[in-house]
Amino acid sequence: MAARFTLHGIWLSGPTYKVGLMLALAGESFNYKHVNLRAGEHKQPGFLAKQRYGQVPLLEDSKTGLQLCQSASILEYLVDQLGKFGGGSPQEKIEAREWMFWDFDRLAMHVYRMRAQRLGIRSAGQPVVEMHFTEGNIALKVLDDHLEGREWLVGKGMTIADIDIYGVVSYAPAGGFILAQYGNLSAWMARMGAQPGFRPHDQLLPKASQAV
Ligand SMILES: N[C@@H](CCC(=O)N[C@@H](CS)C(=O)NCC(=O)O)C(=O)O
Repeated sequence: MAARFTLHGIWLSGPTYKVGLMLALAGESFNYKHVNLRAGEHKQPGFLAKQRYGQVPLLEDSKTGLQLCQSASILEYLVDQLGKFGGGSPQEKIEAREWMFWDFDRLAMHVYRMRAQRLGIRSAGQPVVEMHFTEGNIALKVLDDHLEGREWLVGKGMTIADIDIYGVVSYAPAGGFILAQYGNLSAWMARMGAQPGFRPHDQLLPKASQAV
């Protein structure tokens, strides 16, 4: 049977990984469409017609005909469609959303920018680099403290909060952050890595388009 979902993205992209990881953990195989950011494919009219921000990821759902953008919003959409990882109660659903908002406010920017700096994708002066490193570590400590005595960020099972934040924290070492100093966070990462369907980013996102 043809795959329901088509994920457009690039293998280097953390937000693309978040969506791919959700699909993998939910047991949904998906078509993958490589978007060549260097060639500016994401700014072409055909792509912009589907993804108004001119960014990856873009997720197409052949069942509903919807074209979706913004990784956190896509994760919430997938919870509604697939009935998985949404939390065990309305309270947990809201808490998962809160973590995803917090992620892009306090965590993702610093981790992703540090990584981009180290990969040579972005270039910033020393004060900016120091700011991202300091703020990133503050956010990692918030996570580490929260995970004291807990297995998951929200409730008693994995939710999209974990998937969303894993899609940032797993890039932290590439940004120069030392995760070994965050014991609870390291244990949580190992827990994520042990889930059925889990794949690390370098094994999940192909470097070229592929259909299943
Ligand atoms: N908040 C967005 C961020 C998406 C994002 O930053 N995508 C990057 C790749 S990782 C991108 O498309 N960059 C190209 C651009 O913004 O022009 C999400 O979570 O989906």
